Amino acid sequence: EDRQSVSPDSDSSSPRHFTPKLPFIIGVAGGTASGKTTVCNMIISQLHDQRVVLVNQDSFYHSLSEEKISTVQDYNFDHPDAFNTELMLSCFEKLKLGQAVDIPNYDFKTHKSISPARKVNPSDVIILEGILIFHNPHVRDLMNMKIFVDTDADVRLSRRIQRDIVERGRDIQNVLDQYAKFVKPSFEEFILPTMKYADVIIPRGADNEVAIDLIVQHIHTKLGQHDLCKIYPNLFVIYSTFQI
Ligand code: UZR
Ligand code: MG
Repeated sequence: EDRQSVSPDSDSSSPRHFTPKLPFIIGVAGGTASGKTTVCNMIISQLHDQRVVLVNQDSFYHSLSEEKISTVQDYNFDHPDAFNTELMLSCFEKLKLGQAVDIPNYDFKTHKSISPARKVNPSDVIILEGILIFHNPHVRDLMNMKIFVDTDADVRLSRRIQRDIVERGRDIQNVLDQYAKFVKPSFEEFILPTMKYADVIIPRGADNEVAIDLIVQHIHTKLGQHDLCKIYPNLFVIYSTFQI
């Protein structure tokens, strides 16, 4: 179902009456291995009647030069500057305007963006997840709802060890060294201080079904209000004028 075409005064002869619908943008932040992806997937599976896309901040990691790759153990992937935030902002500006975008495809093995890029179409709900998505104020301003997944550090570290060894072929010493050198200090310096920007903080991450239920109910309510644009297209004009 194309939600944009159901507008009561959608008159194909009059393009001025086209009423674009703003996507509902949700940010999901939290430390490494806090359960962000699982929380996002639970939200998505409960929003089965909406068009939802998930975008990961990891996609916007800068590609590393050969020189940096040769000393990759000294590179801080948990620092805000590791991400191409300008590119992420421009992708979201386009999605908000109802345009499709190419999201880079970052390869964790080669530390580079590889082709093909991922084509993402505009949707009713866009979820952006990542450790540092609340760091940049312009990115925060894009979001209609901000969620921080708050999971104990020991739980996160044990999951991180498991994930890096099983899925990314690292050895234990390497994982622990990186955790102590970059992951933990960056969490304390850059990630934890952004918790104050969250509208909702979920303790215990994906184990917290009550919190996820409440969040999904809220999204449904907000999307219902978005649908007012279909009934009162001029309301949207007023709304969007003030938005810009
Ligand atoms: P999540 N990361 C890598 O391990 N390799 C890369 O090429 C790019 C990123 C890690 C990054 C961070 N840090 O802690 C984690 N390190 O991916 C974020 N070191 O991913 O939010 O899924 O934990
Ligand atoms: Mg994840």
